[in-house]
Amino acid sequence: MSRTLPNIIITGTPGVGKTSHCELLAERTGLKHLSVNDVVKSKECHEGWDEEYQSWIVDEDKLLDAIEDEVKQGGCIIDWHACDLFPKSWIDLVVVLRVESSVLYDRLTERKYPELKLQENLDSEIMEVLLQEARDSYDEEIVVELQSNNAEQMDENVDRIEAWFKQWKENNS
Ligand code: DAT
Repeated sequence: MSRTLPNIIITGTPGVGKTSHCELLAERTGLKHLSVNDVVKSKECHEGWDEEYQSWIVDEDKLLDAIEDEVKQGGCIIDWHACDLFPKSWIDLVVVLRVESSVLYDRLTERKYPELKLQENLDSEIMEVLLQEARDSYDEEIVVELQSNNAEQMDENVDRIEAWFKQWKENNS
């Protein structure tokens, strides 16, 4: 069944700006901001709390079950720091946000991340882990890498994604 509205994944290392982008985009497009973090918490799609990492241990099967009906209808902006778990058939665009390490360091320090988690996330950003994951999981023409170091870039990104959304609607109407 084809969707009348597209599904977009906004992914990237924690602190890169996923939530900020999704909120702006949801306002501008009317698409729904689906915060996977919130779903994991509210629908208890986890196997407990990891003290060392200060994060939930996600049960991916449970998570997919929890969002499947909603996502299949279309019109979702999925906000999550992983993307390889979502079936290809669900997704129309994958945006991988990127940030310079020094900027990310400041953002994660501000969030008071534990040292281990801070370092692992910085490494992950430097090693382009999420970009690679997106490229390995989806067709290359739907994966877009965008910089998110400052407010200007965020505005440009949101404009660009909004333009893509309008075009998608035209092509699929
Ligand atoms: P994420 O959801 O990826 O963890 P966020 O949207 O919560 O990231 O952003 C983390 C912090 O960084 C938050 O204080 C907003 C700020 N931020 C994110 N992207 C930004 C950008 N492009 N320009 C300026 N500030 C940004």
